[in-house]
Amino acid sequence: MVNEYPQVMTIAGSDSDGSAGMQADMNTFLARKVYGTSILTAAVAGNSYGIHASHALPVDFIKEEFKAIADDFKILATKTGMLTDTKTIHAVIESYQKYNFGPLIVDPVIITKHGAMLLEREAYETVRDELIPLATVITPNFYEAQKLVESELQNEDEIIEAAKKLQAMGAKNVVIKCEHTGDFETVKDYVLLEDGKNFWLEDEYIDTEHINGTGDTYSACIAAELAKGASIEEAIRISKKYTHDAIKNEIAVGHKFGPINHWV
Ligand code: PXL
Repeated sequence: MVNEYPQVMTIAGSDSDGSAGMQADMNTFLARKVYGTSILTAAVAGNSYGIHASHALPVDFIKEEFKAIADDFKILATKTGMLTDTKTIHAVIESYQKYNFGPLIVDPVIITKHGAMLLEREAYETVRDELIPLATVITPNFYEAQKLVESELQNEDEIIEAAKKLQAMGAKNVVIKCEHTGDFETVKDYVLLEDGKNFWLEDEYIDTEHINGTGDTYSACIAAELAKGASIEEAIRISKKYTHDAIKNEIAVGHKFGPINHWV
């Protein structure tokens, strides 16, 4: 018997060390037992110490990638990662709207753990005004949420307000991935669902530098679980647990900000 795997898609950059971006997404898809396709937007020369060079792919080529997938696959969920600049975002939006690629998980990638910019400053408005309205789920980290709502988030009430603002911008469901809390013992993510239901997802804080690809994995896992038929809330809860376990079961790869463990 031939097994049928749900098919999903990532729209992301390649990170040469395999820890983040498209590679983290594809590892997550494999681990979560969905078939992954990938629209490459950029290529990054990086390792666990940092990013050394980056190249955006030509938008005409990106559009060809979309056509190749649309002509052959039945994509049930899609996620976005590194989108570089406004012209790349425009090409992605045009192609996403032309075909049927299922719900869209937007991971608004702006900056790496090393402080390297993966999205041009001028493109923040494009994300806000044109991409967020298409998002079934948006998964900013604390830093990205601050940039998108243009204010500093200093306490839980301000994080809740930021989630409401992101929903008012057009994202149906919002997950804000927070830093660890003051006591350093837990990390808390805030979830605001389309119907208004909201809650915090809390886990123990793990003291490790092997956290590269965490955000990519979180959003890729949501796409995978949606493709397998989970509800949005289930997909978010499964994804939080999978990502947490992948951080907890550290692997000895890389000398600085190493990858998380997708085999977990
Ligand atoms: O984890 C964010 C990220 C996304 N995409 C690419 C990256 C990184 C971080 O290094 O290199 C291509």
